[in-house]
Amino acid sequence: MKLMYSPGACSVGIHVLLEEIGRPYETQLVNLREGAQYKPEFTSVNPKSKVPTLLRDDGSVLTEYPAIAYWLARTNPDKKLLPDDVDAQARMIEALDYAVATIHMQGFTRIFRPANFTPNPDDEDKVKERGKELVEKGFAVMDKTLAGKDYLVGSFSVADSALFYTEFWGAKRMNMQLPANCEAHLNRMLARPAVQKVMQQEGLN
Ligand SMILES: N[C@@H](CCC(=O)N[C@@H](CS)C(=O)NCC(=O)O)C(=O)O
Repeated sequence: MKLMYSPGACSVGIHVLLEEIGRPYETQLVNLREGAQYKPEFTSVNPKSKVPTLLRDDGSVLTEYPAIAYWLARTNPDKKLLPDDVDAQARMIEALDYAVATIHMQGFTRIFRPANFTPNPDDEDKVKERGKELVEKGFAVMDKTLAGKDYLVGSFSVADSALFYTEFWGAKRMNMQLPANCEAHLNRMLARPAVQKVMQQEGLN
């Protein structure tokens, strides 16, 4: 397997899952700042121009965070990255989708790439402000979900890897004060050996 990633991008969550699983994998850096995602070497692999992109051992390519996370969990059942119970699985998907599709794609993307949301450069500050509101609302929701629990569905699951990267962006890139349960969750994640290894490998310490 090979993970195509960019340091500190959302791919960091999939990188964490690969370390949690502990089976051999390779990484290939895609320099998003230099626009490597739009070059033919990358678009011939993933025409969506996005990381995370996973090249599997059979030569096929898997994209989209939730799909990659789900596939990794299902193909490594001994690692218990999905809850057993159907209701808990549904809750896990609910949290995973909210972290990726709402907190990241709706919130942080407005902050990091405001030009994607308005043709008018004068409106970009307003777009970023709206992004911050959406992120804050997202963390407030996740804070309630985490109440009384160490992880989103009790024990560690793939949903935690997604919440982790958004919390990491909030606390470390935006200097945001996370709500208490999210802050505790981020610290719990940062204490995991797999996460520490990835932080070191991606130069994020
Ligand atoms: N929906 C995608 C989102 C992936 C995504 O937005 N990745 C960002 C990095 S965090 C990216 O590759 N951006 C490059 C670009 O848009 O040019 C997923 O779930 O994997």
